[in-house]
Amino acid sequence: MASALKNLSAYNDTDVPSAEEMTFGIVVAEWNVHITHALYEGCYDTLVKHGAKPENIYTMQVPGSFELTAGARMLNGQQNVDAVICLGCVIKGETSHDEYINQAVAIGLTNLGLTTGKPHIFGLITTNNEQQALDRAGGKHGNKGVESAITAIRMASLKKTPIQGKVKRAIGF
Ligand code: RBF
Repeated sequence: MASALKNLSAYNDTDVPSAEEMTFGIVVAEWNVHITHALYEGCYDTLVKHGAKPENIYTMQVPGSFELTAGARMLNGQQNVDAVICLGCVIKGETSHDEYINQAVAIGLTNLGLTTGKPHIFGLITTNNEQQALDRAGGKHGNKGVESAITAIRMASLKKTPIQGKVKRAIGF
């Protein structure tokens, strides 16, 4: 589903595991800070809403989205968190810089997820213009920071939960 048809802040909050015993890293980029600040607020508040303790949420600011993966790696080195959420906003400009940054972040976070065995959440807004970014940072399409927080909680919970055999689960979409 295209994000234009989805509200990024909409989720079933009865179906979210408790984050009370979880620790999180949030790495947030300073480029387009009016957008990334809104992502951060949405992300942080959602983690706390679901039980995360403020002292268990570690925040790191990095200059731009390209630095998100290096920041996540450093944060991992210092704190044994259950999940790392990377927040940034890359807006298309006159050149193809956005494609290089977006690809680097996607590949970097995939690698970090696989090598550390911990969820690394892609909270990057990749838009054609500023209005599309505002729409996804608390505007008409919700807030990608909220979506990222819920994904982090669900993935951290999956990692903590032993996989059961022989149990048929209802799959809901
Ligand atoms: N960083 C972002 O987070 N979002 C952007 O939209 C963005 N646009 C950039 C455009 C240009 C032309 C350049 C050179 C950098 C841009 N950056 C952006 C910064 C980038 O993520 C990184 O911080 C710098 O390239 C230094 O490694």
